[in-house]
Amino acid sequence: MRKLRIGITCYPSLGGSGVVATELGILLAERGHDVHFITSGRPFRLYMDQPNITVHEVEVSQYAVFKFTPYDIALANKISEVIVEEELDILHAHYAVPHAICSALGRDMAGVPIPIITTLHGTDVTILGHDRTLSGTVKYGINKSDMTTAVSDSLKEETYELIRPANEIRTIYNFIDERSYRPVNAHHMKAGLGIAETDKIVIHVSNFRKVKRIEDVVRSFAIINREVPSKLLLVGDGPEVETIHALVSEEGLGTEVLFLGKRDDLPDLFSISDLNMLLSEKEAFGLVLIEAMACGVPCIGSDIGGIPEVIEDGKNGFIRPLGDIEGYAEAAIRILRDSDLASSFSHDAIRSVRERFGSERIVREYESAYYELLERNGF
Ligand code: GMT
Repeated sequence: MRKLRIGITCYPSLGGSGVVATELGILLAERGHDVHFITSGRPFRLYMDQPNITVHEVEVSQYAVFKFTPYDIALANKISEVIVEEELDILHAHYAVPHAICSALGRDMAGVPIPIITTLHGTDVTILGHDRTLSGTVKYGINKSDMTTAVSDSLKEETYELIRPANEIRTIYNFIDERSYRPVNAHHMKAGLGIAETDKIVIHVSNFRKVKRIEDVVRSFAIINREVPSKLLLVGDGPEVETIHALVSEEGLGTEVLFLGKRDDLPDLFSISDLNMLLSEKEAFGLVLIEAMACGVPCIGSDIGGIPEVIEDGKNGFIRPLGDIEGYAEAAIRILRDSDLASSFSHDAIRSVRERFGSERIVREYESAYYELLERNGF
């Protein structure tokens, strides 16, 4: 297969879309492609220099006339330079705003008709697609792309309905690097966190934004904790932290809930956990679900967005209606009390991630999309 020169533009340090874009770039480079990240900074998951990877950082002028620094314009400018100087074959934009729009502009400026593939990650459509100050440009970015992918069928359908794009959208699920996410022996951590050997551990990992409905996690845990000796690990940081601290005190759970902040040792934390909860009101995919499942953790999720495409209800976890606190708690208690059920869910979670969200499979799907686009465009 011909090796490609691929430009990837994404958020380098924000959330799951940046993680997926970076991991994809790393794996494509390992497969011999030349990968060029065009970003505002070094992608945070790119720990060290790696063969076949170049990072092109976008510099933004601070000229006094500007009320707002023109990052998007500078990004388009950099994209056009990289297209020409590195003789890119293809551009891959992750998250429509501003990356799809800037890719289209950068390509026009470069005057080289390389194909653009845009991956929609979720709120770029489900929130920004409804924002009247941006929705027109979201549509423009999607329509200027030669191929659009969505991280779940649910996001694909929502995009069709809302944007009514000119072109077909293809679902390509997210994946994990299974070299990092696998069950590990981290048993010592339980004592380190002051958790009794006999306590069950429920975990929630997120960026602590309102859409994650962490209050539902805490309220469900309050019921769980009355029935099963347990601790709740809250991992991550974000705007809702203070509100959740207050709720935990209000529920009298101060000693039962551990706020761990942002952590680099997620595989260890998942490996000591018995259950993961993601009860969001918007979630195109829920990368954290496959991270937990790859470590053998059964999951409980709300019936929202892509969550039911990831958790197979009754096979490796349970899906309950959004906001059904009693239902979440009842499902959690079933898993925490029944070790046979927990073990069967845990094995199935690992199987499911390997079969459906393995890196080899998904990276090949992106690679095939690239070759297909190049062929279609006569390159
Ligand atoms: O919109 C966000 O929450 C940020 C975005 C991101 O950049 O992490 O998250 C979305 O993309 C992730 C990676 O594809 C998905 O796993 C998340 O489900 C999705 N978030 C939402 O849809 C809320």
